[in-house]
Amino acid sequence: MQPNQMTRLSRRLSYLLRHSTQYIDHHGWAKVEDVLAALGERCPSFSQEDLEEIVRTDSKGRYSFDADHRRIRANQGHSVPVDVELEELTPPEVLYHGTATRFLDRIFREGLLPMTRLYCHLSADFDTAHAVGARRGKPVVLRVDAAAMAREGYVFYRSENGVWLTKTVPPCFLTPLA
Ligand code: HQG
Repeated sequence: MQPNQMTRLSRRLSYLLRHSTQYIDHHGWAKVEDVLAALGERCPSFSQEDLEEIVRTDSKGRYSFDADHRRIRANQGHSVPVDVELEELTPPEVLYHGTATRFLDRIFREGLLPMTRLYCHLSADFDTAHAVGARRGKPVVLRVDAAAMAREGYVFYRSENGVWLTKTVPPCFLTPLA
């Protein structure tokens, strides 16, 4: 399969597993057979091997199969309400959030909000956050004082693919870096 076709199908997969309720259950699982049928509408030759390749080669580890590879789900990033059994964890001292400079005024008025997703997405490293911010315009990285938040009882999760998630970050825990 051409790389650009694989990219298009991977985007469609992301939509089906994160933003549509058509195939997923309340834990975010979709049956592999349903996903193959849906992607097969776009690309009739699409096979289980192709799906395995998308999951294996995904640059951010976005998807997981269950033990017998009959079900698949996105590890994070959902907009529809699902419980993907996130692991609640004490965060590192500092986490980072990448955004675009044009959002800063609002973020410093109302805090970081999940917007269309279920959680705010935070990274353990500056560079990942910078790349996330650059998707939206002139990037700026916000330092999140996760240790102080944890002391005050804010709950953090880490997804299967290592993204840190929390419901909201009030402005007092945020410092703009670069
Ligand atoms: C911003 C990608 C105004 C927030 C990435 C962000 C990530 C506010 C945008 C994952 C705000 C939401 C998530 C407020 C937050 N006022 N703007 N109060 N609070 N924002 O895409 O973090 O490729 O939902 O800064 O790599 O950019 O999809 O979140 O700019 O891990 O797997 O509102 O998505 O991964 O945008 O990205 P998003 P995000 P995938």
